[in-house]
Amino acid sequence: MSTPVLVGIVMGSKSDYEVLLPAVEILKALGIPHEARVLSAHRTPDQLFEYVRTARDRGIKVMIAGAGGAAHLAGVIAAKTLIPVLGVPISATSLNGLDSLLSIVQMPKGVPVGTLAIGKPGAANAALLAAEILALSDAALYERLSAWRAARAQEVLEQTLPD
Ligand code: RP5
Repeated sequence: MSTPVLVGIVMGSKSDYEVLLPAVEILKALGIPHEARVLSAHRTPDQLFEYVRTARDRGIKVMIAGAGGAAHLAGVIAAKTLIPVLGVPISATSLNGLDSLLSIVQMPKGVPVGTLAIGKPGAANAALLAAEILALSDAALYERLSAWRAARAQEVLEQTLPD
């Protein structure tokens, strides 16, 4: 039997993929089974609902949702599941992601979305936060995550400046 997917990444458009790539890369580096889908809250709402409806039964424990503009994707997903949803605002309009940030972070009380920074840093942190959530009940992942962070610290310590 194949390993169940633990993290589902959903984006509103293929154009979001480049921004979400750091999340994919970190999940890969940490050995976390994941999948990525293009599903839009306003362009493919029925298919999005179907994806979210089956997510828990398929083993998904955290969802990452990235979208730009009036970004309701993460909030709509959160409205249909109790799986934790991490939202990544994406710069896709002349408002440079601020529109998306406010759309995602300003969820009304009662349906939370954990909101990360705009763009690639937010995508990377969404994956790391997903890893931290999963590591609460996975000691081996906790060790991999600890090693990943130690390696980042080592990279900083090895940086040199020009004379
Ligand atoms: C949003 O509109 C997507 O998440 C994307 O960030 C933005 C632009 O989508 P495309 O016009 O590139 O498909 O729904």
